[in-house]
Amino acid sequence: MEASAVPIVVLISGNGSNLQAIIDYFESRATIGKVVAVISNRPNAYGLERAKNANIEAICIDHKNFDTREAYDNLLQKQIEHFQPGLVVLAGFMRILTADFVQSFEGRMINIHPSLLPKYKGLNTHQKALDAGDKEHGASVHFVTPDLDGGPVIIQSKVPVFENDNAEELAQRVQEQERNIFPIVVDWFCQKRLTMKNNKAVLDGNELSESGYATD
Ligand code: NHR
Ligand code: GAR
Repeated sequence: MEASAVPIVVLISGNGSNLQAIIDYFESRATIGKVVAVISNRPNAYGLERAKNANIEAICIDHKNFDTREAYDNLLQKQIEHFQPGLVVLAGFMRILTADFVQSFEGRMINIHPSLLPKYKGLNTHQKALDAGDKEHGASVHFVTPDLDGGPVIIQSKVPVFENDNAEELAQRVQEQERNIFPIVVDWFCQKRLTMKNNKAVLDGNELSESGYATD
């Protein structure tokens, strides 16, 4: 690994298209960041194959083998720390994390969430946007804090909602945007342009607004 590259650990649960976007982005930017491990809570996550195909260590820690969230998060934390990452990325990771776990990575853990936060925290966001009759929807990248999907927003990307959309079509449109914005945020962080201070996202010394960096 390049001496200056920030080691990145990515947590996934499924397909891993965001993971792929990050791997691809840093292929030509090896001095900036490098994905050193991918950890999934689900054994059949396709993202584990993507990691192996890129010669990245792929680990599964199946939550079904643990009695409590604390026990799961303790092992997860140890596994992550083994790689001494500068940044932990949640890319479609579907498990709520304990406050202790989150605090141990405070200011160096980010998530991509499929809604225009603070709208639609939690799950089934695309259906929620359709049910509400929203004309626009999108994705947010935010710092992870103990407050579920409530950490400071770094950037959002918007997509239109069309008349006859179903949740699947809308999800595809959102995910296309996710793959564009997520690697850029990871890049900002690795270049030390992005930090979290006083529960705010700060880019190039400027505190970002509630909706993060303006993209439109
Ligand atoms: N943990 C903390 N403390 N804070 C955040 O902001 C987190 C987090 C863990 C995950 C991702 C989040 C999302 O982007 C995320 C942010 C899973 C659930 C959930 O309800 C909710 C939000 C997110 C991820 N998970 C169920 C659970 O009981 C399990 C659902 C399943 O396995 O399908 O953990 O949306
Ligand atoms: C993404 O759309 C991400 O925003 C969402 O899951 C998808 C993962 O896709 N995350 C959540 O819903 C977190 N609860 P991917 O595995 O192809 O990157």
